[in-house]
Amino acid sequence: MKGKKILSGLMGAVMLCTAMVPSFTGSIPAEAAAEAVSIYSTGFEDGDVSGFIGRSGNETITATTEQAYSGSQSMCIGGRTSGWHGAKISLSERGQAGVEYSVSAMVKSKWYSTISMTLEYYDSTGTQKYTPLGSVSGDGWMEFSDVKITFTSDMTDVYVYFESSDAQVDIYVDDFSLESAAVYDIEEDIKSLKDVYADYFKIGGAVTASELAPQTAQDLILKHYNSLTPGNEMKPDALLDYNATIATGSNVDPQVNLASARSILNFCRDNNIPVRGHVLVWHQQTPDWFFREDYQEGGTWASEEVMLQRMENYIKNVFAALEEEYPTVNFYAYDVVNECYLDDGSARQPGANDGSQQTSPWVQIFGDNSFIEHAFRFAREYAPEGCKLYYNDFNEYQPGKTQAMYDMAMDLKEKGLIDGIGMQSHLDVGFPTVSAYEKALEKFASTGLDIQVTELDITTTDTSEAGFEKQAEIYSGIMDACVKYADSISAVVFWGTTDDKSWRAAKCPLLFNGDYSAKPAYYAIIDGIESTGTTTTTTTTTTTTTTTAAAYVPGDVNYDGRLNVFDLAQLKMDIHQPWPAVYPIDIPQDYNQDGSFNMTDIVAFAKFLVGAK
Ligand code: 9MR
Repeated sequence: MKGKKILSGLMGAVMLCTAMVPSFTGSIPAEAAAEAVSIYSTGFEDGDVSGFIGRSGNETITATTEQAYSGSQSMCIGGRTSGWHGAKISLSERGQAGVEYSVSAMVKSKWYSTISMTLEYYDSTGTQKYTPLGSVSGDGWMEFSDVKITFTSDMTDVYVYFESSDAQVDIYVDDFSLESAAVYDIEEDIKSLKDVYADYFKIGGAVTASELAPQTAQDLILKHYNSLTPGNEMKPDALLDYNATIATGSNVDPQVNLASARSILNFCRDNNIPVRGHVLVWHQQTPDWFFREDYQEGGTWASEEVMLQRMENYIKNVFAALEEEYPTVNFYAYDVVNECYLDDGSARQPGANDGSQQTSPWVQIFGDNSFIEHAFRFAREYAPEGCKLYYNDFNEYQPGKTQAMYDMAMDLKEKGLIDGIGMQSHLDVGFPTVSAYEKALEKFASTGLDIQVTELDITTTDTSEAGFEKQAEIYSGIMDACVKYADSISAVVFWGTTDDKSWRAAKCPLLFNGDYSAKPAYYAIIDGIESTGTTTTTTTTTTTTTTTAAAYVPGDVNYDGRLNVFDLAQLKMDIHQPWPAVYPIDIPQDYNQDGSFNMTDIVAFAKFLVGAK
């Protein structure tokens, strides 16, 4: 039964949800919504600004009648002489670790500018960290709405602050509110996904440390998943420790630190959940300094010889740290290399990872994709026994990419270096069709290697009842296809838990609503699937569905029917996601309609908003 829950603190980490996109757009049954509780809220009408302090100490923080979103006063952050100057409010003094909070505020400055909201804290190693919570751009009042934050017991001096990249402007804040977010229970009386699919494959989820912080998220995972993938916390940028690396005095021995991954790995250890490691070698989320001579950010590229040694030592050090700190955790699968091919099967372009997603520093240094084999060789040497090694990619159903992955995997299979193929499976209700997806599945199965569906989510822009039914139909078709190939598949992993925490939250791609209730997609994928204790007797019908892409408006990336700064802010966040060079369906991110999504779309959209030609 669902119902209000007593707030319980726990581990976890920083949780953030995009500020500009309503964090939940599915249907929460009204009776299930537990209440949010106000912790601190003010419109500054009484002139009291004492909840906020300046970041540098030089700012003047005053109540003012110069500007007001509501009533007659707001708070003015003046005396700024640098972009980072701003005002902060303590969260650790007002809240407790493990509880989800929601922050809302209206902000503006005197002219067009970008104002950001950020979380600041010290981590367990005493390092000050900053997590962006969102930013808004414009010249009027702009809203940070219902931004979700959870901090953890190993974080100290936790603050939320406002700043502006424009050093000269005063920032006005009005109608600030900090609430403990509504809290829900999971639905205990529905079937466990891992039990339903027990005869076929593991059912897993990716989770970030922040997502795992609320007790309810942990309950959901314990009920439904028997495999967990840290969503960001085992990527090179999370594990690499610059200071420790420099301290070695060596140019080829990158040091790692498991601090970011600890809350997730502790949870897996304590609950006996097998872990999918993600990821060792990737062009993205790997610090630039890792690829440079003497680890100088932006400096000369390191040589191939140096990078080979760094790659070997990095992989060796990761597995050594895992063995030392988590000897009892079952790292049963590991993504050794991630996302090396473009959709036509060619390699990425050489170059720094500049957000275009086309370029790869690995290709820059090795000249081609030959680094893949080296990575697998080192992973084979240092991974613990029983840890299967995967190549993982998205748009894996695009024929050119399917073929390239197949060829590479067959080559590595002959050399005994690879165990499986990771089909990321970031899908949309409009593309690909289930039959196109199944074709790729069939091709990968023909390698004789294991397959894992590693990052499954299916977006929908139609969040009406009919839209979610359509999504359910596609989910059902994909899962039926997986059951059909169950002999070749050892795990199906969903990329997240609830829609509101997904990396594609605006398009509600997962099985559970923001209130942890199951969506039609959940019911569709358990329908007709029963555990029988055998893996071969079930026959399933594969739905072949042909759908058309959802209607869209260029630039309306939050699908609210309007073109405004909220879309601009979302575009700026989306540019950091791994968009394919040529997206298979029309997307509103492609504002200038040139068939790709890149900085030119953002520039054109910003010009449109300010009325420039
Ligand atoms: O879910 C991850 C998101 O929080 C990060 O911002 C993003 C940055 O690259 O990475 C996401 O995870 C990616 C995964 O590591 C590889 N496949 C694509 C996933 C979605 O972007």
